[in-house]
Amino acid sequence: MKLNAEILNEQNRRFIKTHEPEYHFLADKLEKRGVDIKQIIEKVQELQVAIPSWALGAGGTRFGRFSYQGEPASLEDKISDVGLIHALTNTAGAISLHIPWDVPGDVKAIKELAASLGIEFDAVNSNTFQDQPNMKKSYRFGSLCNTDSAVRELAIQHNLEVIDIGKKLGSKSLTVWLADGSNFPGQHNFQEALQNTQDSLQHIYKSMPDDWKLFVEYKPYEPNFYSTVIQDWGTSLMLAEACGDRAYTLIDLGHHLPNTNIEQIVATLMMKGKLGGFHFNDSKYGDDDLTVGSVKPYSLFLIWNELVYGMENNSNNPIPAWMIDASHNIKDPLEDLLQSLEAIQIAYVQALLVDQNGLREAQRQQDVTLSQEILQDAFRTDVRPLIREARLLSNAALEPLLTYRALNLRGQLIKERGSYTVASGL
Ligand code: LRH
Ligand code: MN
Repeated sequence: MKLNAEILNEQNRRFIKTHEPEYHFLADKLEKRGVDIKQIIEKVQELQVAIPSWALGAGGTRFGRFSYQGEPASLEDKISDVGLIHALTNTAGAISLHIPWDVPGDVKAIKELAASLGIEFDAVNSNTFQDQPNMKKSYRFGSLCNTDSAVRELAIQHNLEVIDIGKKLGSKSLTVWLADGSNFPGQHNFQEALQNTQDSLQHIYKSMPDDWKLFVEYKPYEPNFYSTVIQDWGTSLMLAEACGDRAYTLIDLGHHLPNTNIEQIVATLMMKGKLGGFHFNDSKYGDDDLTVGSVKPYSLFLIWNELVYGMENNSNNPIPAWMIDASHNIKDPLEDLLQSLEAIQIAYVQALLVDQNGLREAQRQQDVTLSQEILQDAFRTDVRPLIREARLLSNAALEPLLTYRALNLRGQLIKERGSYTVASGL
């Protein structure tokens, strides 16, 4: 299914009368404060967030999964769903594949389909947290950390195969997240597990093309519940440094113990030039993979404030790879992703409105109240008219979610695919 400009223009005509006065009111207010509206709109249009191929169907937990009708049953369907989201938002111009859940059959056809929808291939993800049929060995006791060198070799080979698939598709980065860890005290020799993991990652890093990046994703627990080899940002940073200049840490917002100050981690890793990528989602307790900005929007804003500061002051850190990593257990996956993209754009634009010089001066003056007021003024600004204008100027939908519903796109997907298709993934 492809959305053409005429259909979107017709939908936008429904909202333009409300949008224009709201946009001009905000633009006038901000321009009076010296804000370069044009520059902010360009930055919104440049922001491209990769959609995870494993989150286009319904997600589940160990307690069950409620499938969603019209799910994409093939990689082609998944790419076309990302195409829909991108046509509606102009901010989802990439897909992040998970191997072996999304091994492309006809690479040429897959690339042509993606290109026709303006979709690029972001980081590819390896999977050594599930055993595959006919595997000679098991990852039950870990993969790159395993005490059995044959299992480590198997996991290394899998990562090299994932890189090969990524090369064919034009991807330029590999994300490694390891479930590796232990469930009981005494099960692991922590030092051996970490050393094995470091040696294995260095092997994978050396096998990557020279223009590729390696993202090392950390997580404190699950599926192991006593220890995880790559448990936190410090361990991920150590491993990235042990690999080399093109190895970076990857922050998944859900991979932090309650009340962790993630924005400080962002500042620390950007200062080190080692923040490579993000998996955006939200959570109340654990790795809940909820809609971005649905539980802790102020925390998301504070994270983007550090990202904006870092992108202006840390030239040693590359522009991070922006990706969503969520699981849609009860909502329409496409609606959930539309909401997540909007939340990311809102937090980014609010962060762009922070008077960084005024904040630095207030911090130097140790004027705590003023520092707070400067931040909260930006967070309390409804920036949605600016984001709508950015979409309008890029021929996307003024109101992506309302347009998705008005066009009954889920209904059309069900008509096309039937009610019982199931997407590969979590
Ligand atoms: C692990 C994780 C990782 C993916 C998986 C689907 O929790 O965040 O990024 O491999 O989810
Ligand atoms: Mn993740």
